Amino acid sequence: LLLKSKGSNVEEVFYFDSINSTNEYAKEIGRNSNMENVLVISDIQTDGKGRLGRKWLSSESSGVWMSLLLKPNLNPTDASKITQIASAAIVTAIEEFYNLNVGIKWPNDIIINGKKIAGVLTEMNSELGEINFIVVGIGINVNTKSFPEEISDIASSLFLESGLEIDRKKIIEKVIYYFYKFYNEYIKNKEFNEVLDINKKKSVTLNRDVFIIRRNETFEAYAYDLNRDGELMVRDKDGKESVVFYGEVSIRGV
Ligand code: BT5
Repeated sequence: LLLKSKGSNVEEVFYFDSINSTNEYAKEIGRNSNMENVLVISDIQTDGKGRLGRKWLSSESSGVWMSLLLKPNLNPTDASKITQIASAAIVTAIEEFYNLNVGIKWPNDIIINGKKIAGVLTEMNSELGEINFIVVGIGINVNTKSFPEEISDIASSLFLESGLEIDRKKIIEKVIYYFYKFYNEYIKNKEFNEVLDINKKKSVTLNRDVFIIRRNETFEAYAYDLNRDGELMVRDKDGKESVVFYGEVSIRGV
């Protein structure tokens, strides 16, 4: 992999044939060393993680399963922007290789033709209001030909949507390239507009009624914008506007 020479900040790459979860491994490094900008990639994950204790099925070597360990000097409340930076990088990279219309279901699902082809899992380790490290995990179904029954209705792959088989290394390089392009712009220059624009332009969540699922309530609201921080702005039936920082949004049909 040419990751070190391609304008990325990656300092170290750990490559596995099989591992439980690249996020877990990257967190382990984060807890036990001072390394940063470490990339962990595995051909197969035996216990891939989604958000909120869900699973990410990745027992085949047909996808990209990778995690980046970051140590940004950021306020913990800004950590969610890392997810949006990753989403923007994934979409931009995919559109360079495939003639596909890629959408972002706020905040972390990458959707093509109503099906999920990639997801982002950002995990933060912070203490006393400061970030120790962030791990951003990226899963992309690249050449996958079929899925386990439990997700066969909702999941798809770049191959299934395009008929094109592509070397996963190319996808990895491009995603990492764009990730650091957007990440450096944000960390160094506090410039988040390009990422925000991509997240808005590609959104499959905006301008429609969505279900917001909070701890113990579910309510329907109209999603009308993302604010400057990338948070979802919604308007409920009574016209009351509120901000969804993080969490669950479900959309009919997606
Ligand atoms: C996500 O969670 O979408 C985050 C996925 C992050 C995966 C990467 S792979 C590398 C790194 N290491 C890890 O252990 N994880 C990260 P969430 O929004 O909670 O979506 C999870 C849901 O997506 C599941 O409940 C399934 O419905 C669905 N799903 C599971 N596996 C899938 C797959 N391969 N393709 C599409 N959908 C899937």
